[in-house]
Amino acid sequence: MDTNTPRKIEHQQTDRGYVPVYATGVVEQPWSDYSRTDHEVWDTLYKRQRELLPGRACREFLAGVERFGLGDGGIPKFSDLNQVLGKATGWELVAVEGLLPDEVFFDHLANRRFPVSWWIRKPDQLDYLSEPDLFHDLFGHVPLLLNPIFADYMQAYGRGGMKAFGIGPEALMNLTRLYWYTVEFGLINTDEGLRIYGAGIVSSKGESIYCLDSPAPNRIGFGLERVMNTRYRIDTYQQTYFVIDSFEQLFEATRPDFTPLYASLKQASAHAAAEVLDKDRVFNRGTREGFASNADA
Ligand code: HBI
Ligand code: FE
Repeated sequence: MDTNTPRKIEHQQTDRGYVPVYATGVVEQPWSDYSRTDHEVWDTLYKRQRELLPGRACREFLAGVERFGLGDGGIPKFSDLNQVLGKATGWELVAVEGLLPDEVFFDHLANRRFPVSWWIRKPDQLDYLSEPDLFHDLFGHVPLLLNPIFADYMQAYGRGGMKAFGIGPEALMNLTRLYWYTVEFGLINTDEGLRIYGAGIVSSKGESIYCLDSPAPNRIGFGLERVMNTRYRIDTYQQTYFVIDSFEQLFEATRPDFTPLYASLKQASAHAAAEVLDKDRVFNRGTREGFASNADA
């Protein structure tokens, strides 16, 4: 299948009636269907994060938010954003219904397409929702796709995902941990101190504060094998944040073929999310206050 042009395959029943869903799960962004409340939820979430993130999020993220004009009022049109994004790094946003099967998701990234859920959370879900919505995907993930190095990393990640999918579930788990501790919950060291680049953090008011200010979590220097071999929780703030020195470091670290690494990790037992190892470069050894007592995922 030519993965550059998603093919219509069927009409799927959704709460908006039958909609054409492409082979890669892509739908049209139903921009004219958004309600006033939907636009207001976007504006509320945007305003809250825009006030909170200067001095917390990295410069590259904040610059991307401005360049896209995500705060111009109401939910942005993907077609407008794709004008800017396509020229900058050749990436394209595609609207999807929600989480996609891993191999479909990886195929999008490998072809510089970022899947963005078209729907936005309800006003009573401002602070937590079970799966990624429009605000998480668009505000959280998309601004950094304007950064050429990060854009290359995301495509390399997608290619790695296609390979890992072919190798098997353990390889996929290792790779998913890499995504979790960088793209979703990563921190970056800067001359002004630690800053946020992870989408799961910048799209969350509570975690944008907690990840830098709380004494509870560990903050440890990024290592590819270290991260691939560390479990994580999906139901709480992170117990450990990994810190890169630059996006170049992240891209370089993930250049080599992971196959031998997957093989050696298969023998190793994974570290718990809160563990600190002797060889770790420790920015902060967490107090663990407030950590749930039960073992992590
Ligand atoms: N699908 N739409 C969508 N968005 C994601 O972020 C996503 C996904 N499917 C799989 C997935 N993420 C995770 O497995 C990543 O860790 C790879
Ligand atoms: Fe995400």
